[in-house]
Amino acid sequence: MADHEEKNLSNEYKELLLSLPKERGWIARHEYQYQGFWCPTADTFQAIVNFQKHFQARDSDIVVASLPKSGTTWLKALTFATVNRHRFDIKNHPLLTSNCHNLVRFFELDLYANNQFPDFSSNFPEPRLFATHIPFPSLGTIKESNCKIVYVCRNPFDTFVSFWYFVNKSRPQSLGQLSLDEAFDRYCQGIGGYGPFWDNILGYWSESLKRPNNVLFFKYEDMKKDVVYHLKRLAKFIDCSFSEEEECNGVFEDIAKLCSFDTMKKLEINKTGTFVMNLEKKSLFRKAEVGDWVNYFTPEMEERMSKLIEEKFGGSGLTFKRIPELPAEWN
Ligand code: PPS
Repeated sequence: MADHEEKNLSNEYKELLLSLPKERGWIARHEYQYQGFWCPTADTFQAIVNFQKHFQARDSDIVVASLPKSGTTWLKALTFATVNRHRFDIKNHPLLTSNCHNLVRFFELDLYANNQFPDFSSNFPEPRLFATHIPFPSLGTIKESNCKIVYVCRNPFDTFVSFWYFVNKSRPQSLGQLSLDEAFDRYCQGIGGYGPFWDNILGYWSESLKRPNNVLFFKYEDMKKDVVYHLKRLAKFIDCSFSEEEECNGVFEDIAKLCSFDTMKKLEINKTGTFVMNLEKKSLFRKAEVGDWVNYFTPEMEERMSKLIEEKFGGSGLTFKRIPELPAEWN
């Protein structure tokens, strides 16, 4: 029987949706497996199909891509600040007064979910900046275009904990809380959150190897170590390299500070209110630590995740350092 969310869809989409595999959802009653990945809600599924049908990529577009909870907010802010650095003064910057998800908007959670078609709007000056969690093979015209994709990936241990925390803050009360054990089991089965996570990451990883001028791959942990270095990579990749004068004037450092977790978390605009899908902005900023997973995982969970990573990523050339090392009492 169709549930409430499914009934809300237009007829054009309902039939397709009802033919898809579905599972209990993370943030809605159900989620749906479409083109091999999990759409978090029926509405998101409809938005994704609309995006695929209508969006016409331009070579000048820049797309921030990621799995949820991998550093999307951070990379959006860095990209927006870099592209627009000649338009705005750092002390009076839109990132200080707007949540960055309103400045770099998601195709599937925002634009196409709200019937906003960027190809027919003057609100998107070139280069147009967008964001998405959709896996690379399902990106429609973007795949054939020359546009630039910047992808951020985070070690699956911390990504899972961050996702589980966020989901429990965001689920409707009627769905109750999702236990750590159940969430972990589903995550490891690849169910949910635009995953399986390994497919989402590897899709962009292999594209970044095939087309390095079009897809740039970041690791959250590397960015945490040296954000200025990665900001320079980003600027070069999107053809926004900084002049010598800008470098001397510390523009990289200014942008890194503006986009830092400490700055963004403290902003009034990020403390209250909601962003896409009525989710609370303050849930976007938790700890931003590398290795926090160790406070949640049991030794058995660590073993299962490590084996899974070895099985799925072995031979791809993409590795995740386990940070921190295992606690002594686990040995
Ligand atoms: S979302 O909802 O998919 O856009 O979330 P996403 O931004 O990908 O991930 C949220 C986690 O990133 C941390 N975060 C940051 N880290 C570094 N710098 C900045 N500016 C920043 N902003 C958010 C955030 O705290 C989440 O990680 P956890 O581990 O849960 O703290």
